[in-house]
Amino acid sequence: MNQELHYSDEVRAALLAGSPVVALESTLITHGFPYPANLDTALAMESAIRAEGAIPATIGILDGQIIVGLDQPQIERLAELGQQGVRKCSRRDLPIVTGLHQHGATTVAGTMIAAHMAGIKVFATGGIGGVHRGHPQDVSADLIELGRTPITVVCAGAKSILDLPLTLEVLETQGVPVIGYGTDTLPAFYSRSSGLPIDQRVDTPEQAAAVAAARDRLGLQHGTLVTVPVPEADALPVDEAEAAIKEATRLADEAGIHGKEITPFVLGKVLELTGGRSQTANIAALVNNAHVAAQIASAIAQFYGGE
Ligand code: PSU
Ligand code: MN
Repeated sequence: MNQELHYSDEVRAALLAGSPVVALESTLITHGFPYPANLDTALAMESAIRAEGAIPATIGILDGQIIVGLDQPQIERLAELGQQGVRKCSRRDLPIVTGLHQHGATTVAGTMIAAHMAGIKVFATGGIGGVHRGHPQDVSADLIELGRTPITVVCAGAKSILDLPLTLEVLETQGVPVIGYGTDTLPAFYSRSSGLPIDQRVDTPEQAAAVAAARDRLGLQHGTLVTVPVPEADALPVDEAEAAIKEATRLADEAGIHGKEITPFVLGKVLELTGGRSQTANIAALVNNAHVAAQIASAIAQFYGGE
């Protein structure tokens, strides 16, 4: 086990036993949702993972310590701090926060790195970063991380605040298989389909686990992206999601927002513009992804025979 990481007792024991563990990110707690929806969602994802017989490991950084398996008071602390005093941590931020003893919330990229260091094979999130609409040079570090860190990331696709065709192109270049879980098309986060093709459909956790295990046997060092459509009942109609995203993206451009601020800004505006309906879809997707990720982690643990 990596000495730089601080494990909760429960996560340490599960990893040593080869039991299924699912990593969770903390940027969605600090930068993705307002309080207290952020706290409720983080805890609901943990419960979903436990309900499937796996152990959740929410990852975040407190006073420069990377913690794998934040406990409830620590999650509450990050949820209350929000964006105030907590750095959004992608790969480039990790040495800054740890070296200078700051608080940090890990993005998909940051969480992948810490989870892989910890020996966790599956990570559940909402939407991954991608290529920003109208800003093709703004490529999220999430996509590059998926190209270099072998972990299975379960998500609801990417939000269409991003340029989804360009995002798929970058994933292809990075060598990342894009799997559709019970779908033939890339989910568009708030909506069940973007209409864009994925590389392969699977319909069971065992099939998703087989792809991850084969990647490891081949010694390939890239991530696997498993995309799961948001549950039907909570999906937003494509037109409604699109209208809100277009307006939010316009407002971001008008305000000159760029870099790591764009994603939180646009998500906040979409929330306002949909009168909170985006949040319902978002939470439904996150909790559903946590269930699916735990099932895949259990199937992977079977493959490895509980070392
Ligand atoms: N997309 C979402 N919700 C989020 C994020 C992305 O729908 O909360 C967060 C994730 O932590 C993701 C990060 O890794 O934003 C991507 O930021 P950027 O685009 O700056 O790479
Ligand atoms: Mn960016």
